[in-house]
Amino acid sequence: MYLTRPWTIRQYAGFSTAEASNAFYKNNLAAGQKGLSIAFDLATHRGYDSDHPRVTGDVGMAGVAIDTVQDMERLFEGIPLAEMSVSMTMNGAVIPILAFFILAAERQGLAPEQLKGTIQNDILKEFLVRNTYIYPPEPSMRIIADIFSYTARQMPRFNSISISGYHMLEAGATPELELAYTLADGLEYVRCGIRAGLDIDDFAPRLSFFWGIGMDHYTEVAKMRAGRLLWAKLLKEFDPKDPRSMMLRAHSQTSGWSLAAQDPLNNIARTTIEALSAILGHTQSLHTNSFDEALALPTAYSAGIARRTQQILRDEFGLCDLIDPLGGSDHVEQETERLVEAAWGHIQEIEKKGGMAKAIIEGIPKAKIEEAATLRQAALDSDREVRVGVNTFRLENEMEHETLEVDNKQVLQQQVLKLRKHRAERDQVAVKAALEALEAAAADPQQNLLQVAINAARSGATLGELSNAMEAVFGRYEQTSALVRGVYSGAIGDSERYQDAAALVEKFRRQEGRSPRVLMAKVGQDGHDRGLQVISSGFADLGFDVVQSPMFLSPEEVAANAVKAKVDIIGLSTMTGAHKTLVPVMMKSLKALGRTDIMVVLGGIIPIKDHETLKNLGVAAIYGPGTRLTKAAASILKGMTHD
Ligand code: SCA
Ligand code: 5AD
Repeated sequence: MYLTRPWTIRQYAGFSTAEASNAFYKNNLAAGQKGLSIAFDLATHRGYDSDHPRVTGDVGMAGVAIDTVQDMERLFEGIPLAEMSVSMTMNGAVIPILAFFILAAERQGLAPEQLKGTIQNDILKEFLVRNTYIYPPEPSMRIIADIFSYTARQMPRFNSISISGYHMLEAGATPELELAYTLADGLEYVRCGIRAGLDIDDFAPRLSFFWGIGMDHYTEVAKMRAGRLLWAKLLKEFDPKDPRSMMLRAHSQTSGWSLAAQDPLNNIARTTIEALSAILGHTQSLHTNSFDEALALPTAYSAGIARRTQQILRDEFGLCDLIDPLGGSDHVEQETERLVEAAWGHIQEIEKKGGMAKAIIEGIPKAKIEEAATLRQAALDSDREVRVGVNTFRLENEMEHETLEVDNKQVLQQQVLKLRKHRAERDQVAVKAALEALEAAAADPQQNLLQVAINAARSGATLGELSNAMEAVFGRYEQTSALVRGVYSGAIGDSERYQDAAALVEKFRRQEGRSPRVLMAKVGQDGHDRGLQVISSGFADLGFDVVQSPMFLSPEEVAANAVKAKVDIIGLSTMTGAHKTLVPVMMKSLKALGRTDIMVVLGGIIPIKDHETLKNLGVAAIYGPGTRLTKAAASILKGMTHD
């Protein structure tokens, strides 16, 4: 283990343009970061070029904007891809992104065989919690099989998937659910590779994993140990000859959800504890979050502290001098055992449904995660779970922290200009033929989509065009999700805070003769819906009439839906910084529809400095992370009832 090679310090980052992200990466590497990890913007994730009308608010905001091979080349300019291992968090538009990556390396004079790194490529958890899918489940699994086949043959040093529990933990799963569902996903992918005609030892050694690490220190260590044990047991069934097929190698990231917007410097302590858990659990690679997590994307300053936290743990703490310091601890061994058993039960339940792909369609794992998330919210809202600086020892006066600001309009303009120039200079006939070939390959399961997409990308096709060619055959997936009911009220229904809020709903009902009606919505390409789901569920329990909006709508569509659904309130959640562009458009649409009487409240990650502008546009209230659900409900209703 770490005696010969410490874990890889691999910080997830990306914002704005390829040029800006490249400069950020180079500085980080110079300061001791060891591997790269690319965050793409949501337009890229969902298969849209930057000039698509649906993505105006998302370009460059939550990650870097990539439209062409040239963008990918700029992203890695001066970074030798044969030496640097690169992780790319991409799932929906995984074919275009891998094709661009392979071609960017080719232009550095490298063959695919030389590339080291990881592609996330884990679509099942997208359907479950993260929501950056493009196509329906079945063709999405075909894409994964094609990537397994291609990488097994051509990219032996590259990890073909990062089977991710992180996003489940962030969505509110308990560590045992995260453990179980991640391994169940893994099992589904193993079968997918076998079905594609691969031998287990051709691809299993390059499956990798990704854990989220929360504040429950001993449980998190135990989770990582239990994961290795269970994976080896599950893989043995496939009769591997190569012992590496049974190895579970993992990246870990400290939990973003565990961090607070209030008194945010406390987050440095939280992240340190979580990083320690990941290291004592023997992670291969680690990302530590920045203290301004709940405020915005990290600045160079906050990212520097996060990186140095790992360096201090590595070089000052002496964590690399011992092999397994927690091994043999009664508590850790027992907790490992408990998790093994609990997770095995959940895995068997999924297996009985015919595996994860089928269980997802039935909605079982999603409902369990949402139930756990709602219980967690209830624990926080009732102060049973303590968060220092949030529900205890709250500061009277908060210090202000400078946050990273991405100029969405400027990035968009730059991307659009580059795209226009690119489209004007390429050989249109060749591009058209190559895209037709890709569409034909989508209709023909015998062909390898990645192989065909590499040729198409070489001709100059853009990310959106490549994605569209496949969409023409596969279609675009729309997911509806049911609300968890009765869990929030069951947990804290008898508390004074709950009763007070419920009494206000009752008062509204008496005065208006009906329940208050609210449209809960996300806008743009932001699919982070945990917060919104939990709030919707709690509000429904309190007696609100909750209408759930479909995801990925434009701000105009949200406004129109609110009017059509005859709601009193729009509750809009935004986590990606797109609020500055999209909320004004929604407010304008409401005005144009003559419905400024609909109350608009916002939640999510919205820096304080934007609050005034938003309120001047007519936004009634903004509820940041750490707001009690009961408090939000009560404050909304106070404005809608009279004495
Ligand atoms: C390791 N090696 C050793 C050794 N330990 N050699 C000798 N002695 C030892 N003790 C070798 C390994 O065999 C390997 O070589 C090389 O050194 C690198 O080690 P590694 O352990 O494989 O480490 P790494 O290259 O960092 O790979 C780690 C991992 C990979 C396998 C987990 O998949 C990875 O890097 N994943 C990162 C995923 C990631 O960053 N995701 C971000 C998601 P060989 O390869 O030649 O064998 S962010 C996200 O999703 C956020 C949320 C959101 O929603 O956006
Ligand atoms: N840069 C750095 N960190 C990011 N995260 C998400 N996007 C980025 C980005 N562009 C991190 C945050 C978040 C988690 C999902 O990943 O910590 O909570």
